[in-house]
Amino acid sequence: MKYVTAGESHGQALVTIITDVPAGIRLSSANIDSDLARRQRGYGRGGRMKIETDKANILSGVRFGKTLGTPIALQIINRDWENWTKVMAVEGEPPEDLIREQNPRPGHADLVGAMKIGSRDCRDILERASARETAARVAAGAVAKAYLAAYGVSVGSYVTRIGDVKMPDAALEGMAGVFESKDVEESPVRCPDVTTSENMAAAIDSARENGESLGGWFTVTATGLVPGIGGYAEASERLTSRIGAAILSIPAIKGVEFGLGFTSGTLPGSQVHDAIIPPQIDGESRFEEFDKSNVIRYSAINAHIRRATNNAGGLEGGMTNGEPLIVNAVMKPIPTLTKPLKTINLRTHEPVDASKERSDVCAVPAAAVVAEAEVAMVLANAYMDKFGRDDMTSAVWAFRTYYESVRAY
Ligand code: EPS
Repeated sequence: MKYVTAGESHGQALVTIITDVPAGIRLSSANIDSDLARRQRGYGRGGRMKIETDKANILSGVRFGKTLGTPIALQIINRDWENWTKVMAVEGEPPEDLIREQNPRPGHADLVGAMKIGSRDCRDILERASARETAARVAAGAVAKAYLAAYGVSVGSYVTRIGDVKMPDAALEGMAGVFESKDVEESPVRCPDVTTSENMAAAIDSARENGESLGGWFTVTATGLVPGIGGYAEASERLTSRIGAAILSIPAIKGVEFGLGFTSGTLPGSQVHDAIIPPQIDGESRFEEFDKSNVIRYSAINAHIRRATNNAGGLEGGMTNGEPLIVNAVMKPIPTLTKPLKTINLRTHEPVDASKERSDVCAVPAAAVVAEAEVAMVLANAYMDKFGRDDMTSAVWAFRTYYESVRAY
């Protein structure tokens, strides 16, 4: 499953084309729209999110609610386009009164991007370097999630830190083993701890008042995974590198760690590696007849050999080990500041204030939802590597045979 996105932040629409999609995945625009809405939420967003109500128009690849195995084209209209028809016109000459963006923002793609493509108007770069593009990724990720749902895999996320406000260790420990939480979806900042959520929102208010922006940390999880997805034999198969690269492709993400991550370099091996224990569920893993939507239902997903702890974050040797995937990432503060940093004007080289675009103060909760999409896309491809790429009926049979062999260990 591969996707390509097109669309400028203030252009007419975002478009995603997803290819290599198996036939028979149950998919509706409601699946996609709910993730688009989750990405739009989050305390700290700017005025733009009041303009947009992102919805995916499925243009191809789906018939009677199921994928056809043909490319899926999705379109998300930019409602803000009507305010930008002159500045972002597709045809004609630039208007005489066009304001060119010539005061590049430190930390943004503005300056280097302008050099790269030989432009003296940073808008040529910032329109596509904008995080608006991530809406199109979330739409693609929703297709990957719909595929993974057929195997009982679900992907989620939560925010653990914004600026200097961090979830207390006790609250973080409380999240061990919790992967779906109503508190996260109800929190204005996707943080499961109510008090920390309030403190994060207060920190965002204070950053806004001071013309500042804030970054933070978030965690992406995937549950229901079976052991042996990914690979150890080739660098390109390793899920650690595939997931790492996918999350680092999101604008403003500066680091990714799995499970204990950086802390694992500070502890002796005996405190890092997860003891191997027998299956935790007694009895047979029974696969029920699949229902008409091909959703696999089996009574004992955890019927395989387990780990006593999950410091590895669900990956060993570049493969899933059957424990939940736990990936942490850090996002830097957004480079657009209402109290701007110093820069130079590209035409005069005079020192000036950096461009002030209307901007978000903090987009960490949104980035967490985007990272879910990236992780889902990688996992979907790794499942397809193992169980086939053509159609869900044969994939489900391949999965069932494989899982029976794994649980026989
Ligand atoms: C963004 C700036 C803001 C954000 C935008 C990303 O947009 P605008 O310049 O139109 O106010 O709201 O994010 C989105 C539009 C979105 O959908 O996430 C930027 O410069 O990256």
